[in-house]
Amino acid sequence: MKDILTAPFVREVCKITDNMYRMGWDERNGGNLSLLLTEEEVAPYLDLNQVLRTIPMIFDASALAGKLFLVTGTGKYFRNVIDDPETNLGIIRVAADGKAVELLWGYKDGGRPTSELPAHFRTHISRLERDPLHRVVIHTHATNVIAMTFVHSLEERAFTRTLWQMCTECLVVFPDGVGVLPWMLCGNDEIGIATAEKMKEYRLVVWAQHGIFGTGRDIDEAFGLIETVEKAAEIYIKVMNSPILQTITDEELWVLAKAFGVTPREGYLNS
Ligand code: 2HA
Ligand code: ZN
Repeated sequence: MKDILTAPFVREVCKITDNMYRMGWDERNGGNLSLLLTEEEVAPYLDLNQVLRTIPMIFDASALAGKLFLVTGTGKYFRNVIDDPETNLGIIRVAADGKAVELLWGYKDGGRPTSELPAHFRTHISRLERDPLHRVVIHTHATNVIAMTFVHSLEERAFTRTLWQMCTECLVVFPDGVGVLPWMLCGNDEIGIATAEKMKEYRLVVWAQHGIFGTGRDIDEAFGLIETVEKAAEIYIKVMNSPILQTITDEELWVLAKAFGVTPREGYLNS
């Protein structure tokens, strides 16, 4: 067996969690990440028949039965992942009945997957229905996104339009816009269900006064979506109290969409 600490998927998760900590988004145990893995990817590093522990779940994930995920641990700090992946990360397989996960590696100190596992797993189910190549869910406490949810309407069209207007690349990066949930209690199945419902339509969902969920086919895509929204939100926070002399008009956004071959979410731009 090869050393799992050298596996590209472990290396990549170490790097991205460290990076997000340094962005200032993942204070203490804030944020969590899950990455769908194939058996072929994992088999060179782990005996797939060797289950270390079985961990019960609070909801039924049978739609993901047999699937493997690399998931950050509950209560663990993104800051610490890079120095001790085996304690702060775990590789789990969803049990056949969907009501538990089987631990194959990690959570060395007796830990468990993130408290937001319902939101992650339910989001994976929603996104896989939309895109069979979907693989990644990242949740983080992106600072300016959170700030924006205090001072901007949470209505999705309005929220998305403001982000699109803040920098030119936004419409190109997320023409499908962002879903927004009002403040809700986190760490339970209710917010998981609400998030997954939005994820049927969006790759990004903002949790008001809490943070953001981003998804994608790989870590670059999920992180890239989040950092682009965060950048736009930062610009919004910087300019919101100044007299606006010019912005990007809807006409210009249409020109941009045509030039880059993207389709803005129906009805979000005025024609
Ligand atoms: O894992 O971010 O939403 C800590 C959180 C909860
Ligand atoms: Zn959070």
